[in-house]
Amino acid sequence: MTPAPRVLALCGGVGGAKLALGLYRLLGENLTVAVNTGDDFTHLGLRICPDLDTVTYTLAGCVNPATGWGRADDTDHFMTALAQLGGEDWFFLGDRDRELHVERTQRLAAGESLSAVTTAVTGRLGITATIVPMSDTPVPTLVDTDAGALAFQHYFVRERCRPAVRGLRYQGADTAPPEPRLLAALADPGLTAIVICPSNPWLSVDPLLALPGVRELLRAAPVPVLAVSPIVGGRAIKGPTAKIMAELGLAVSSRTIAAHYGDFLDCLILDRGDADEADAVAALLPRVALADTVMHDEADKIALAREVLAIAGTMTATITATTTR
Ligand code: FO1
Repeated sequence: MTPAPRVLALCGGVGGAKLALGLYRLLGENLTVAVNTGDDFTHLGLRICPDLDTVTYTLAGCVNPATGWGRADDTDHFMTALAQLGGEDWFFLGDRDRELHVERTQRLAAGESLSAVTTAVTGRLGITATIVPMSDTPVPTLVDTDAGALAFQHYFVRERCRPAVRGLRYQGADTAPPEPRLLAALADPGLTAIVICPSNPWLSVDPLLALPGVRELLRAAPVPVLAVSPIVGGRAIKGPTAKIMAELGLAVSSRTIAAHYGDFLDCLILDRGDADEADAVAALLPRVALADTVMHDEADKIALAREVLAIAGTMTATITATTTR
């Protein structure tokens, strides 16, 4: 009997979590999702990990469908009262969502690691996949902009990504140990593929790649490393990816994404509508593939995950054939 595929996904928040959900529906406990923690911050005394929480709520089926972050069916009593008192209300914390931040803050203060808290929370929410923060050591992303250096959520939410980005710093990434289960997944002899979700490469994936050894392990991975391009039709599927690329002086295209991941990526998956970009990408990577990458509903997410696994399967066959020859 063929063993079930085991997959490691690298993921940011809302956009990436959509593919993570599709993979989860197909793979269940055979999926490990390593999540960016560069967006994490302490706000109103609470430790908030937006991308971890987005992936957690998405896989648990309780994410707010209108925003893609926060909890479904939440209320705003806390925020309303906070605003009335003149408190900092630029970052929305729903009443039910806030309970997760309270619980995490208490546990961290009591000495638990972020990964231990995440495992406890995801278990409580019935998630069978392994969700790991990229590191237990904080690696806050600092955004250098034309308005000065901004902490990530100040840039992203408070300033609504308006300042022009000049550069990004993943503070402490060069010494922060990757979470052991991320390293274990990269070294797992039963692993069948590594998937870079269609998250923002600069804001959400690069912090993971900046951790000691991660990029090298991806380069040396004996399994296919695939990414789904976050650029479709010359625009970002979600968020400020295209704006940031332009501000960094990069062409807004899947070719730029291919070049960005080019040292370790085996295959970039483009949207079928971008077939005319395939040749330019193929010049940079061993393989380019097409799929329907724009995900509106759960069926789309599962369909894309199925296509990603099928493409990985054909590549695994090629790699096996090459190595056994
Ligand atoms: N995004 C917003 O645009 N505005 C918010 O007020 C906001 C609050 C928030 C609270 C909890 C959480 O887990 C995520 C939240 N997000 C909010 C999303 C988050 O800032 C970003 O999507 C990510 O950090 C970027 O991946």
